[in-house]
Amino acid sequence: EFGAVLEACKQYPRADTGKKDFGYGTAGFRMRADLLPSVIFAVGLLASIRSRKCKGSAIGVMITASHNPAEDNGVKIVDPEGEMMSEEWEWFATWLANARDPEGLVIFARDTRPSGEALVEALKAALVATGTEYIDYGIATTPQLHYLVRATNTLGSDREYGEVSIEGYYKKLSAAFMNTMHIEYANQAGPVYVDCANGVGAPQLKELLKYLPEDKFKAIIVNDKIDQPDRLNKRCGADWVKTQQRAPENFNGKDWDRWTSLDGDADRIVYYFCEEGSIFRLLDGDRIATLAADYIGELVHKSGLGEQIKLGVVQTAYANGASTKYIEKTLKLKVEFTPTGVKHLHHAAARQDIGVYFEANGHGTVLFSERALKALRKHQPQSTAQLNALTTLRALSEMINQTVGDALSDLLLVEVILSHKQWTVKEWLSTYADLPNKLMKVNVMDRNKFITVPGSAERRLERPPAIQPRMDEIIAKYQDARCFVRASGTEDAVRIYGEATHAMEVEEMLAQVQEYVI
Ligand code: NG1
Ligand code: ZN
Repeated sequence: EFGAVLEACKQYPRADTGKKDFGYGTAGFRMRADLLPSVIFAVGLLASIRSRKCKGSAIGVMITASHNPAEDNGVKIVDPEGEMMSEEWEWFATWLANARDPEGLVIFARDTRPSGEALVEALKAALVATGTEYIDYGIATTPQLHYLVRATNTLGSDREYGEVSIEGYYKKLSAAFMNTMHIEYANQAGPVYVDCANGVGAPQLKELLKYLPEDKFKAIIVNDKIDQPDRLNKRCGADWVKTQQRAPENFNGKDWDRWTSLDGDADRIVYYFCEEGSIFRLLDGDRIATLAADYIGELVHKSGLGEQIKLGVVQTAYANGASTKYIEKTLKLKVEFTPTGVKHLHHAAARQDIGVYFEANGHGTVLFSERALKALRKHQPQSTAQLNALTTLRALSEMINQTVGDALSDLLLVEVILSHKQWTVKEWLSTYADLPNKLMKVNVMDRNKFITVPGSAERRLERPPAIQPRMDEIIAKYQDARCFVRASGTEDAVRIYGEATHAMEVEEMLAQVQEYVI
């Protein structure tokens, strides 16, 4: 086997990246697609090892660069439960040297980027060379691949996740969605418009819609030009809308129309609309988290399980302070903060009975623990009201992707909540008022010099030592102000985030902080 690996390896020489090394960041490897073949080959080797180390469980490989430009691509590994890969790498090398049985299984998919096709060849070369069985699922969203990994590994067990096919994913989501509609709900708010970023979300959502009756769920798809690769994520999509704070290309919404944007691999979603006078209003990941926590908390209470099942919300330092305050003061729920990156949020949420986690950029989900699921199964409702709440909760636990944030599943979730509450975007927005805020990206000589205080959830800088004390002085000048600096984990830059009572103050504060950072 080793000879075969060496032989195949020669076909995928490392691209010249100068002094830069490839690094497996928060979202796997990501770079210009032409630099990637050797990296994908290595990931293929690693996935085959990881699968063998996990006693032959299926391991996933997703080829995507998510919200990044069309000429980029990337790759990440999905663990047996459908979660992001665990961080211990050293193990694998040791394992490779000793590997005999069992056989490995790697399943993979890619987004709509044309570069994906050749990268899949590099991946397959590594899998063939290591004698690893594989299944190519073609074009899929990132969360669909996560679903497939968990479904594969739970097949035949007492906790089967669903049929092992993309069709099975649609069936599971749509059946659960219909179960949330066990009472006649009419959504009077009109259809939801979905900007698919000209990416994989478009064909996959079209497919999902075939499983949903139009009188229960009506979506109008915008930006679905997957045959024009250079339009992917360009002036559209969740990341563009969130960072630009404006509507995407081809937006033609009337006032109060309900719009959403997915990102290029459909694991993020944000909502937005225009108010009278064309004022743009964003309903981001924090809004989805608060909506979901509010509604699911209410259902738990109504079902009579309030004493047994506790809800917790997980956020990062980028969550708007007003959302945190709303969760703690109005919803009276616990908020935990973790460092940036879904794997951190996911693990923290998994420790709750029901854990709601979202990054402000729209990546998140709601996790139901075994304990909570058991309580939902066992509970004997004492009234029709309890029964109704319980039925909805059970359906939601099936409809919400348990492996990773999933734009399609989150879309259904928000739509269910809005129609149950008979809310339009207006009522949703009015739950709290966002603090004015700004996120800046600055280029520095060496971003690795910026190190945050351990346990501070990245809200304070430890090094360089001079910056934090100076920042504290600046922040103290403003009312309800917050500001922090950290190195990006996905880009060669440092991010500065600030919020305060007035937008002018945010600008002033960030301008001063920026001087100390560069
Ligand atoms: P970095 O580059 O580490 O800030 C960004 C996002 C994260 C997350 C990752 C992975 C912000 C401020 N940061 O991380 O939330 O989504 O990319 O894609 O949005
Ligand atoms: Zn994404």
